[in-house]
Amino acid sequence: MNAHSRSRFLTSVCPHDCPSACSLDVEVLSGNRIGKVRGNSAQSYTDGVICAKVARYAERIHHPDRLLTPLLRSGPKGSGQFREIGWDEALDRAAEAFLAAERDFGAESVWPYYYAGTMGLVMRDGIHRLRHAKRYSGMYDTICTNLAWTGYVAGTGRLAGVDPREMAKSDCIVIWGTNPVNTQVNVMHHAVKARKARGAKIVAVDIYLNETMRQADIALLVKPGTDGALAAAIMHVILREGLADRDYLAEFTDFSDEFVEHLATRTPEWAAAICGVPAEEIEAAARLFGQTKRCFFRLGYGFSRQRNGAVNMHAALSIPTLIGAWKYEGGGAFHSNSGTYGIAKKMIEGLDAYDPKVRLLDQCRIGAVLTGDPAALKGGPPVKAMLIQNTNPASVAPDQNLVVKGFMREDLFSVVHEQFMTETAALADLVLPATMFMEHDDLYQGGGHTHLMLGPKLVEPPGECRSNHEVICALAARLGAEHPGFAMSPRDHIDWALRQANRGSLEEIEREGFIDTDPPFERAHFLKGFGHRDGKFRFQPDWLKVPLKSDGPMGAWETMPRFPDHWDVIEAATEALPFRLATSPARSFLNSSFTETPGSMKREGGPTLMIHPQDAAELGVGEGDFVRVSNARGEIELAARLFDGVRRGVVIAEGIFPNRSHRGGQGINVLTGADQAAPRGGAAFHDNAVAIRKA
Ligand SMILES: Nc1nc2c(c(=O)[nH]1)N[C@H]1C(S)=C(S)[C@@H](COP(=O)(O)OP(=O)(O)OC[C@H]3O[C@@H](n4cnc5c(=O)[nH]c(N)nc54)[C@H](O)[C@@H]3O)O[C@H]1N2
Ligand SMILES: Nc1nc2c(c(=O)[nH]1)N[C@H]1C(S)=C(S)[C@@H](COP(=O)(O)OP(=O)(O)OC[C@H]3O[C@@H](n4cnc5c(=O)[nH]c(N)nc54)[C@H](O)[C@@H]3O)O[C@H]1N2
Ligand code: SF4
Ligand SMILES: [Mo]
Repeated sequence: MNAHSRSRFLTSVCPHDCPSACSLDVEVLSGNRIGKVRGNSAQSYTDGVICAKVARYAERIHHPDRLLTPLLRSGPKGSGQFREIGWDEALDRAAEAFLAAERDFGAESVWPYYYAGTMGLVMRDGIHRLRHAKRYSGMYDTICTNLAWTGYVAGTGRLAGVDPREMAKSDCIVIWGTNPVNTQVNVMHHAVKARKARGAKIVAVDIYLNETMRQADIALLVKPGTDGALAAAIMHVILREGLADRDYLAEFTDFSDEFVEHLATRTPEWAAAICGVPAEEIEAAARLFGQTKRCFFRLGYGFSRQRNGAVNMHAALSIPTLIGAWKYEGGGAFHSNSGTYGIAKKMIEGLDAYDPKVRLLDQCRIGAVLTGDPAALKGGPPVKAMLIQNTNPASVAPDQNLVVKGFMREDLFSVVHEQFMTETAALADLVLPATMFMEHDDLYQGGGHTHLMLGPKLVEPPGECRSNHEVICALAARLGAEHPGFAMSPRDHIDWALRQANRGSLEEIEREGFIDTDPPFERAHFLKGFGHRDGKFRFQPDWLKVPLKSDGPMGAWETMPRFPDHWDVIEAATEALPFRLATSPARSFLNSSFTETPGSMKREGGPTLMIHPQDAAELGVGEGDFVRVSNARGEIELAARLFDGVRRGVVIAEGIFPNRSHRGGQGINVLTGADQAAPRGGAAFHDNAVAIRKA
């Protein structure tokens, strides 16, 4: 056994797409089986705490439905009929299809499509090396982080923030637009510590009384897509009552008379009419923030999944800046540390072979791309072949009807490398069985904390499962793709990526299983200046110059407000579509993952629609009745759950349930839109106007 063994418990990392990126203690039993999975208490952010679904990981890794051999489609597309074939034949067929597409339509007709089903850098990002070496179409990844990161970095200039462990030293923790009880349990763990130890107040801002809102001391219940109004009014009160930190503003921000003038009309009464939070609650929150120096804003992804989400993120972020909270330990803001690690990715991603002239296709617009929309294809060739790893677009991508239609195209050859027969795999021509994290070596960085972590191979994979790295390298050999990275092992990659970045080495990270990269206090708190060239925080962002990867301006960016404000571009309710639907994550699933494990399915039951009892009564709908939810994009049936923790006119469908869990076999994303939100794309998963009637 390797160096970090502690009796039979070995250190690993949760690979799932979750900001907590927990350090794990995995019980390795004899043979290739695992037993208990616990949070590692030696890693101080995880601090021994993990979510229930990963504690039950034996259910997932030893699941009887795991894919074990390559499968070739043997019936019509989408029929789910496959026959087993050997790896050599499978790889030959994939390579033939990719080479034929390249020959007949050019290299850009092949589209490698991936996402963060594993967050391991070698397994997730190795697909870029193949695409760069082959000049295949790239993917502009808009599905998750784009709106949120853009809004945050518009203010700070850098995707970084205060060490989240400092929450334990805060006097007020504001959990805004994230539901950590469901989506990143460690945030609650650290926030509750502060409440117990120093009486810190926990404030939550959300659109329904989810478990995080229930555990908060103050719960601000906003209407979807109106956080900009709430934030502007909070700042109005802070200024009016002299609670802004004028010295801090002068030194560290672009604070201006125009901004003061702008906020003068953003009164609590003005905001209350837009966001639904009573003016007195807005005043009280503003005073609490303004009078508490150690005020920590934990800003989530959820509230950015609106068409005005980038503006709302920036608006919420502006509050701790206005009060100068960044100056204090336990004060400031945190959204993601993904911009802090600086890992050297040249070998993993093949960045030296990158050609900026090759087109990028928008991840969210996969439906439009696959159905031949010329704008989505940017005037280039159709997509004729795909390799898909770590994502399940036939369930999770917006505008699902179009996505499924695209995958049904007879002239598309799709290869899906998966652990389970997902909706996307069932639509494929070729399905390849993938390893799970304990079956391969990889390196992870915590988006929600400060650690680099090693997830070593602990058990042998079942059947004929192969890792993403093995598949990418085997395809590269058949496709004539050349790069030194194809000849390196995952352990070589990890060592190279760490050493080149001056982040230690494989040997070093193997000792404890993780390296804490926490930056000095002054840097994390931006006390040596913010990330913009002049070192100043922007209350007045330059939306087109946010220093993040971009594929050009998109959506209604011309009309974005100058200062934090309510930007009225959400899918407003109308007479025909009178309800606003959000599709918030359920606790026991992780996106489309864990929908296969019995423990998670049992806990979540089936797909429901939370609806206010008075709204239900007006529709003649009782508890458990099926309702038909529809808009121009699609329709779906859900069981009504009467719930008075939403505002009237707002409905919530927690998910993501498998498509097959719904009557009719289509999932919730038939209702969500794939239009590009400003200023640079992103999906507004929680911003949907819908009609509801009794089914
Ligand atoms: N159990 C579980 N954990 C997960 C996931 C999962 O699916 N299930 N997904 C993982 C992934 S990929 C991600 S990106 C993260 C996301 O995790 P979060 O950052 O928590 O984001 P969401 O879960 O999308 O939404 C959080 C909350 O925002 C609320 N919300 C929606 N619209 C608005 C709004 O306009 N204003 C406000 N104030 N709130 C709004 C939602 O109702 C929800 O309660 O979680 C990760 N962790
Ligand atoms: N309605 C609605 N839709 C949403 C959201 C929402 O809030 N509401 N959230 C959106 C967000 S934030 C995100 S990030 C997306 C995520 O959606 P997906 O990308 O689908 O996310 P996951 O379920 O995390 O992972 C997908 C697949 O990766 C596979 N996988 C895991 N590890 C490996 C591996 O090592 N190799 C291979 N080959 N496969 C592996 C898993 O088996 C799983 O089927 O969903 C989005 N869709
Ligand atoms: S899903 Fe998130 S909270 Fe659960 S173990 Fe993984 S990283 Fe931790
Ligand atoms: Mo995500």
